[in-house]
Amino acid sequence: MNNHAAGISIIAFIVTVAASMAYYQFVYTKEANAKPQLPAEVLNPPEQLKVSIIEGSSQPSQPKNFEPKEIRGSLGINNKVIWTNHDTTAHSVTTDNQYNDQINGPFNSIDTIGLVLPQKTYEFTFTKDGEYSYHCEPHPWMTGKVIIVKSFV
Ligand SMILES: [Cu+2]
Repeated sequence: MNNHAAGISIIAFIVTVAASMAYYQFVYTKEANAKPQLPAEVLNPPEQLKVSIIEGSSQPSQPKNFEPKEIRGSLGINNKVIWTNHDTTAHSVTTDNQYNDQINGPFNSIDTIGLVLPQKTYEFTFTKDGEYSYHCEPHPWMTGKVIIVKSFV
């Protein structure tokens, strides 16, 4: 190989590497990191589910706390839950298993608003079907579950 041919092949090599780096940076990673496209009614459902944190929930002797303990909704209809604290103590709504929603991030009031103060609310929209167990961090005997099913309408 003469010097000229060697020079051309080095340039060709550099151009190839630069092109593949550009592809990786601007096309591949952008697609890989893109949030999924979801129907508007899943992102912002027309109805909400309501859970009450009843008075006395901070007492272990109180068997009811999150009321209802288990609540069920459908994607695109009512996959948004609003918890209202009717107790005189602050509580949290915290995922049992680090659930991180693809759109709305961690299912944990502590990560967004902190503890839910008396008379305040916490809301979370689940954008995927599944069973979501949760508890209260300061009072771990307080447990509940949200079940979201696919909608077939
Ligand atoms: Cu609590």
